[in-house]
Amino acid sequence: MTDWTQPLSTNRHLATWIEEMAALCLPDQIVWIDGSDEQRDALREEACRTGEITALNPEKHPDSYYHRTHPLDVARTEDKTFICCRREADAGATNNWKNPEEAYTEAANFFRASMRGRTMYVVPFSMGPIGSPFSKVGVELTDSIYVVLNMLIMCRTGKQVLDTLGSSNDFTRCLHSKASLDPEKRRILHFPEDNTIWSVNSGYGGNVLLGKKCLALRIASWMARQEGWLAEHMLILGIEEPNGRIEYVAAAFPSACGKTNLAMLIPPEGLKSKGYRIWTIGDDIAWIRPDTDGRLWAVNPEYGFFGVAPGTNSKTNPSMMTTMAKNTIFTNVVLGKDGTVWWEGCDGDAPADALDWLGRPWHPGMKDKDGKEILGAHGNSRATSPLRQCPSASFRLDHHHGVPISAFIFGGRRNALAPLVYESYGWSHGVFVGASMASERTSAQYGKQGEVRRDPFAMLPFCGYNMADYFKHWINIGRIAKHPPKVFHVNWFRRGKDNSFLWPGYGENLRVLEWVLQRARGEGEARETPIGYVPTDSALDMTGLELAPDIMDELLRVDNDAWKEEAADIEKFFDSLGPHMPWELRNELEGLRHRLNGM
Ligand code: OXD
Ligand code: MN
Repeated sequence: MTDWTQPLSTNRHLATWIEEMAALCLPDQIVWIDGSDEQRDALREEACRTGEITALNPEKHPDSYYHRTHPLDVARTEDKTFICCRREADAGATNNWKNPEEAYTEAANFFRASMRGRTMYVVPFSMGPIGSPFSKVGVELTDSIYVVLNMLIMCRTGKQVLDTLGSSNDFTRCLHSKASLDPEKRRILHFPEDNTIWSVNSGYGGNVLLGKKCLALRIASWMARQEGWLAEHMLILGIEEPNGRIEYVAAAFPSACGKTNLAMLIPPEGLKSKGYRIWTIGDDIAWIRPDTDGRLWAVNPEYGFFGVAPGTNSKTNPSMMTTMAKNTIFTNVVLGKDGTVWWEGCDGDAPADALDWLGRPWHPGMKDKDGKEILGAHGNSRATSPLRQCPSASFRLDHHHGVPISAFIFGGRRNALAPLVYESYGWSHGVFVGASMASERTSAQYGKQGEVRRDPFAMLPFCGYNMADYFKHWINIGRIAKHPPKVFHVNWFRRGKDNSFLWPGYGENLRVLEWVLQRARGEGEARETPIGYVPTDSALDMTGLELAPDIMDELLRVDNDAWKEEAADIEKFFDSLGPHMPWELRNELEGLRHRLNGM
């Protein structure tokens, strides 16, 4: 068997750092991850032996595994997540800030000897296609095989990455230890000035798969500002028309608003005759660069999905069901004694003999002592699957240059206010639309569910620097790019008087995307409203979808009084972001108010 304790690189910056981190964490041994199937299989076996993961039924879930996190470690911990830079103002009003010296010193106490009796794994990874000018290299040191196995799915990993890095010092230093999983001592620390991430006392994906939220959003957004590009919490999707033309959109929604479903949309029956085909590039993160053609081009830095399981079934997302059919790690779902998995909103019945996400005997309909239903899967339970397994995975996934973006789409869960879709009046108005996004809380974050919170660009938990400076950076990108994408806002979640959803969503959302692309090309029917261009009554192709005219009217209605209240709320939000708020967005707010009073 290969000796994986032998270093896979002679990079002295890497060696020095690993030595220092090992001196702090005191692992029993250091193992290098080479990206081979042989090593992955050995790690799977070892983790099954220790009980860290459980192998699932090989016929029903080939090469798939089950894992439970600690019950107090089931979501990103925003209150324990910090940007650690020299000046507090650089972190801004929306981030928790720590002085870097103090953050390192405190966390070092939690890392000290935390890997005694454990192995430190060295996981080299590339966010973006290996060697692409878009891409960034990271190395994660972790004491968790679960993390290694997830990283092998989520990113391009292994020896090839180290070969590309060569002797360069240009890599993100990511240190993770489960330590004791003590929630009080949990810290997710970002040091953008040192290109470093430290995560300790957690084993939950968003806190520990450090290539994802920590590097590809928080650290990358900081880098992107310095280097003139964008690191965004966006899905990327290609829409192919029957004539073969493929146009790409990037869309930002707060967590658990159906981003993964939209990224894998299946055209509805009524539009199938038009011959649309959807190509999935990514469901969570986009790195976007202005190019010499004046357009913005995007890659998905990730290579896998870390999708929310509950609610996923062959109606809501058939492509995700196919994607998850093999080589998948399920976390915190229901485990059947027959080695199958299940979650609320899954296809079919729960396994007869099952354990819930806490490992307790469970069956559907069980109630707690207060008569409340006990759910089998945690609301934020996940499936980690390779992107390549998605039936709609794009043929341009590994293209070093990515895809050109024709439209940006922002969205949120608004019960009443926002119409189904509207188009902004121009770039800075589009930035205003992104900056004023709002949605309801979901179980992917700690906190009260159902509460509406502003979530600019869906980046509130992920922007690695001052949010007001981030808005200004977006304004500037529109100045650098000669042909920036048009900017839209959608709301799939508007409710009627009886509180039911007005729009069927899922595949039917293609009708809205069709209009978006028409508008991006300067076509499509629209009427001017105070908030932007809204489709005319007949602008959306509704072939095969019966919606009563009053429902369509309600979906597209702009309620001036409600928007005046919204404008007041946006102003309060902008005020809360401190003195760096760009004047362009203040002007846009004034413009909105003016139109609301005048139209
Ligand atoms: C996610 C999130 O996990 O946004 O993607 O919370
Ligand atoms: Mn996300």
